[in-house]
Amino acid sequence: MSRSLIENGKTIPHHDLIPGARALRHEEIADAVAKTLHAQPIIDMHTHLYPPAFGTPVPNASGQTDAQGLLLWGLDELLTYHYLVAEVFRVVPSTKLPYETFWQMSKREQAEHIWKNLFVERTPLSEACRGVVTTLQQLGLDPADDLETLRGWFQEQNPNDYIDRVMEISNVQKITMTNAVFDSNERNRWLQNPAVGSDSRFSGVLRIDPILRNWPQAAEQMASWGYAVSAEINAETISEAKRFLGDWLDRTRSIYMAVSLPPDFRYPCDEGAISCAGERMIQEVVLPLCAEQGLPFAMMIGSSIGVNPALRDAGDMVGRADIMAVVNLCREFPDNKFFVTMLSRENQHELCVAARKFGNLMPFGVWWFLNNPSLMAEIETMRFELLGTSFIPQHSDARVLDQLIYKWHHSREVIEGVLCAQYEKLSRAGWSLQSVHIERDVRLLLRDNFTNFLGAPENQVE
Ligand code: RAT
Ligand code: ZN
Repeated sequence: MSRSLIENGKTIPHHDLIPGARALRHEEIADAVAKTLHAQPIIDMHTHLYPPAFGTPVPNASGQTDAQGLLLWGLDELLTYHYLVAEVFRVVPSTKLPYETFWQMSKREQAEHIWKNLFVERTPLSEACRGVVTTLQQLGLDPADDLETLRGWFQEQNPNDYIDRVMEISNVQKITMTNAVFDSNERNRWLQNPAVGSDSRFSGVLRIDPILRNWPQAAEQMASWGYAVSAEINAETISEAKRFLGDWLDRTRSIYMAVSLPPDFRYPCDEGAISCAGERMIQEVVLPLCAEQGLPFAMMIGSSIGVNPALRDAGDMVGRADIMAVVNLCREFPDNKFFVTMLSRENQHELCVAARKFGNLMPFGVWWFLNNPSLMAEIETMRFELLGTSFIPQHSDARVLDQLIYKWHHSREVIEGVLCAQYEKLSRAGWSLQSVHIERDVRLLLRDNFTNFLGAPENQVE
């Protein structure tokens, strides 16, 4: 029986006494979900964005440019996003414009080529093309304007203030970087200026692909940086590899460690496979260190790097991976926490089922080639059905700052539709849905499932 209050002879139901605690009428649900999703600040748990201290190659009115700078923003960077590079080579194939000719063009020329072929001479129907259009529209620009007019607006922006503006429009509260410790450009910036990462809008994440994907090469590099490691994995290698990762976790103040793994990643490894070195590094270095420091380990599984190397960043492929690798790791390392996203559509159902078996497994994001509204709707629906609200529905994977706008705009739209459908079914089943429930759920999905999984307060995103 719900409690109530008698006032002026009328009974006021208990839920009317608490703001937001009244059961929503069926027709009110959609509006409440839309408003709540738009009002909830997001912590974006995986991007390739950096603070201005990492330099920016983008010319603008006031700033200094740095050709190798890591902060990408603005229209020419949006247009030359690797998703669009792949698409432009579909319509102007390499037999007409050789790959090398394209790469020798300036960024401006590449952007012009893509604008002309994908936006002027064709309708920008793909998700990545529509993303540019949404971004322009949300910035208050007219996507129908010509390229030069649009460029003029971007040239007036100051990158530091522009970060604030983009975060405000996308309602992103915190951006998580990908700090690729084996990338010499990035590495040197951290070494030259230890404060390079201390921008409160950003958090660090240590990305360690070569250690697991190509140990002999990683070992050679680490040895040249003064760590006594060798291709052979012995006690000294293990302790020195830990020292290396510990130094970089401290330097980058990383909130988790991350790797992208190929579709043929197996755990335990296939006998004799080169990746068996990777297995030992996971078992004896990465997971013990993560457990000691209370840090989750993020595995992004299913990318085959460079199936068409001439396309550079656009040349990677998707492949179906083996969920049992995830299952075996979660079972063997109960003191570790795993964020996992998988690239192939075929792996999505089994990833949900695996997450039902292991509380130390947090599925996250709808990654890369899956990040299209149709696939996202399917995947998020399945996750709600199998996991309730205990997953992280999305990360942006933005490589260009401005992409935060469209990636989150499009993702929110899909999450909104899926969540509404779930709530409507629940309400029809007799559940008294209140706006406080929606607020609580949305906060978990867009922020707190991530921060709660990070756990210990010292690892929390401030
Ligand atoms: O989505 C992408 O931009 C990919 O190229 C990769 O960056 C991927 O997200 C990764 O982090 O490896
Ligand atoms: Zn990424």
